[in-house]
Amino acid sequence: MRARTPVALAAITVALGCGGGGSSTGTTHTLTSLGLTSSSPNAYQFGPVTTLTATAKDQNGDAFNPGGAPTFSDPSGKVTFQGNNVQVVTPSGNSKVTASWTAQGTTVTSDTVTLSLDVAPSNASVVATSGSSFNPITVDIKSGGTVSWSGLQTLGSGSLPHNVRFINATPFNGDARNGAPGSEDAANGTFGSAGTYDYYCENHGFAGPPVSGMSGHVVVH
Ligand SMILES: [Cu+2]
Repeated sequence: MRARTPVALAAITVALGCGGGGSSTGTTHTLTSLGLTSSSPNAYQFGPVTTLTATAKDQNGDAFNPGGAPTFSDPSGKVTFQGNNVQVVTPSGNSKVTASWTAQGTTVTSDTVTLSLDVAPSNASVVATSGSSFNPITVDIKSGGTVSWSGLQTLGSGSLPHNVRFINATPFNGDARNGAPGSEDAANGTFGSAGTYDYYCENHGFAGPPVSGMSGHVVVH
């Protein structure tokens, strides 16, 4: 009588592992390897969420559920994990992520998946709109990158044009302001140091702090 309990448990395990396929009676799936993929080669602190998928495989290379769940790790500590989602801690360089899965008294580890964390673009563009806003309100660039504004002569509320005036940076050849509103349709600013730089339109925004109305932010990584 005592021997029946483990036999019964083994039968249940096989049934679960085979996903109800039914044709594999008598076959035991042995946790043998672990596949790992990511939804994107890039992990952004400020952009799309990157998710990881770990797939347990048996001795035949077939996916199955051995019970339990995978755990993810990054020795560099540049990312952390919330479930399957990658959370970027240090947005530079690469993260080398592995997954491991412990089940059936065995631990298997996946190959490494490399995520690029250094994903802020060098350049960004912002459009000043007839609705008296900057679009997008916030742009992210690498240190040393350039932001280009256009549409500054587009008329906004009160039929007034726009300009760009920073409250804590001087990107326009040493000037915090690209010119009087409407004096030029486009402007380019270069940012050499990491930080968040706030700006506003002198016709439609306010210096604050914080900046408000027609205003925007440049985040330099
Ligand atoms: Cu404006």
